[in-house]
Amino acid sequence: MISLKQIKLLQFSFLCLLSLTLLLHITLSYIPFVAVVLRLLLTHLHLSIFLSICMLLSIFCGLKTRPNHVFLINYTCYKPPPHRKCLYGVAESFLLRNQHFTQETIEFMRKIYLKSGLGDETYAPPFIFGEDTTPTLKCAIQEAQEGIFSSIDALLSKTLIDPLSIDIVVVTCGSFSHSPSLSSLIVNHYNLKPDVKTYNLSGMGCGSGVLSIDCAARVLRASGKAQHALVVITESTTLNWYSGDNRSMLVTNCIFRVGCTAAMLTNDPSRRSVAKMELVDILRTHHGADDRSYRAAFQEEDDKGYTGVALTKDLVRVAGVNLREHLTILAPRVLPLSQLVLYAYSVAVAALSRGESKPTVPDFTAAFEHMCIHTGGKAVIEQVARVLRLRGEVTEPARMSLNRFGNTSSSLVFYELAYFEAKKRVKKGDKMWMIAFGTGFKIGSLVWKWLQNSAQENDNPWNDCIQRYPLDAW
Ligand SMILES: *[C@@H]1O[C@H](CO)[C@@H](O)[C@H](O)[C@H]1NC(C)=O
Ligand SMILES: *[C@@H]1O[C@H](CO)[C@@H](O)[C@H](O)[C@H]1NC(C)=O
Ligand SMILES: *[C@@H]1O[C@H](CO)[C@@H](O)[C@H](O)[C@H]1NC(C)=O
Ligand SMILES: CC(=O)N[C@H]1CO[C@H](CO)[C@@H](O)[C@@H]1O
Repeated sequence: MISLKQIKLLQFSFLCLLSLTLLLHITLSYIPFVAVVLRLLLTHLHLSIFLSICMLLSIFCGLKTRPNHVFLINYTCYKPPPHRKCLYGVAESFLLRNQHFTQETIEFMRKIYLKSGLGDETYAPPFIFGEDTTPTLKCAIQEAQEGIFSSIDALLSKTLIDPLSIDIVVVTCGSFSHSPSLSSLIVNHYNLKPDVKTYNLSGMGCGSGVLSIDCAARVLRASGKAQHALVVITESTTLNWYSGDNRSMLVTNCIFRVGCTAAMLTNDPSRRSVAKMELVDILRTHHGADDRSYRAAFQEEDDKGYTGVALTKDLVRVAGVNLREHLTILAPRVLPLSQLVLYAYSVAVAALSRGESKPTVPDFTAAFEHMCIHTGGKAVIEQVARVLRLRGEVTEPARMSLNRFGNTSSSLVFYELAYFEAKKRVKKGDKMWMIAFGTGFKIGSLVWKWLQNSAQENDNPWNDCIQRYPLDAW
């Protein structure tokens, strides 16, 4: 008995055969014309020389105006000092000292924390360890500065780049927007030159790591001269602390953690030999036109006037629906031909069935050797794995990073990158996909090509614990 799928496959191959025959017919019928042109060129030497010069010129101009390549020279991930570890006992004692929470709320947070997928070694912001339990602006600035300065210091010392040769600074910090901006803070602290171009991005959610790389890459691609761009991706979680008792707002208290990344990008082709990766593709999609996507994670005041970020029940569904949409645009750009043909076929079948069957999601592991999936929480990781039909090994770096560092917002994908390196899984030529989600609702993808094998790095944040990972139970 032949199934419906097989019949459709048969129809599809007939269609392909037919188009191939047609194409062949057209090419063959033009052969006399090609012969005439060739004879003309051979007999008129001047004409052929003129045409060759034109061709060379246009190739040269094409090369000149082609956008620059963008390379990542090196990066660092901030690892807070050991006394900032948010052990279970520390979190509990903080909650008990805090006057704001009822016993019921504390019980709820304990439950969320225990099933959040976070381990016992994530890092909490400074105010959690202080006498006073109020999150102050001073603590928020301290948190931002500690991460930013220590990761830039490490980056500058390992890339041996003089601060004065930094031409572009892009800083992103999701919810903390201090005045003067964090980019001014960096210019001031490192005495950057007066014509440095700075961009400070805030309010862009967890996807803003991808977004800030995109911003720096656009500036570098369009620039006429070789330049260095410093990208700093951080979050100051202090002022995000929620002191009320609305359950959808309490979740962020349990999973937000400290993290920061600094990366140095350049468009200088002579740095290719020392760079770690080349940026080969970027895709950003915005799904904010849809109300439910827009409201999926929302900062507001609860009925008692406490500000917090409410994560709605819709979040996981919205992430799944929008991810499918994002993939339909990404797939044709990155998939190898075999997967693309299968995918085109499933799209055609879905279109013919008028919505009865959905196009299957192609196998993205055929396009990329490695994936850094930003996943602020356990449920989102599971949803991404479901949509992309990923095996456990593929989501392992995401799950382990959540366990070790918590939801550090946009910098989390770089901690995953460091995980791959600590495990020495990366080889020269490998493709890596970074995908991140952000409030709004935005999805961003970066495709990198590795120019080096992964090496032993002294400042990899996983160095002291990598042998314990992956964990069996998560
Ligand atoms: C909590 O906040 C959400 C979103 O603002 C709201 O829909 C919900 O009614 C609130 N729940 C309680 C118990 O206040
Ligand atoms: C990046 O920095 C580390 C030092 O932590 C160094 O070992 C490594 O070679 C650098 N990578 C590249 C590609 O320069
Ligand atoms: C992770 O944290 C960010 C803010 O830092 C928040 O917007 C996001 O909703 C969190 N993710 C999840 C799944 O809770
Ligand atoms: C776009 C953006 O987030 N701009 C911010 C830059 O920094 C200033 C000062 O901190 C903020 O007020 C802006 O909102």
